Amino acid sequence: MKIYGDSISGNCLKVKWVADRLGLGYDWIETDITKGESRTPAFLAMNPAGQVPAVVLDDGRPLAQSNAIILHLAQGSDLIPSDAYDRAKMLEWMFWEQYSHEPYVAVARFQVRYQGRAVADLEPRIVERGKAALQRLEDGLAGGQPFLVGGAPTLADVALVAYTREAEDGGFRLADYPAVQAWIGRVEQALKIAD
Ligand SMILES: N[C@@H](CCC(=O)N[C@@H](CS)C(=O)NCC(=O)O)C(=O)O
Repeated sequence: MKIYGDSISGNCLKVKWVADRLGLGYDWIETDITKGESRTPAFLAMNPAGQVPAVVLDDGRPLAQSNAIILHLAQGSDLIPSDAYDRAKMLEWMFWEQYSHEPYVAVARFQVRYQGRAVADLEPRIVERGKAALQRLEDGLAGGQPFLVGGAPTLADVALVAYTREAEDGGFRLADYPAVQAWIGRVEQALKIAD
């Protein structure tokens, strides 16, 4: 499998972490989004959305969207609960991540860290909704369970940890969310995320 990814992107790292955890072989093709490398004609022929991550499976079929990719890669593994309700709860978190977490927590980080914007100059809506997303995660973990769904890590944890662990780069204070902080440590350990 080929993984087209930019190492600065949490969405891309989700794919790497799942492949590493499951021992799947891959070639990582570094694709610098700041240089427009996901918008070349060759890239667009593979993923017309012009975004990373994208993978090309060993049989030549392409697939995009981080959460779709990790769902495909993890099929049949312990990262997807076998119980139908738990599997749907995992997907509930993953859909929520894409619509209500990543557009705020990841965008704040990108603007501050990679575009040089001051935290004080972030759009208030991004900050408010980012904080609301972190609080939603805090509330979801407040019962003391180790992971988002059940007692073991699932794709929900992979999807949510990607940008939550980088939230301070966008000006959010993880100390305000102690259950989230502890959960990040557990997920990093489970996935053997180094840095
Ligand atoms: N929902 C998509 C988001 C993909 C996305 O926004 N990718 C960004 C990097 S994180 C990108 O490729 N940006 C470059 C561009 O749009 O030109 C996913 O989860 O894969």
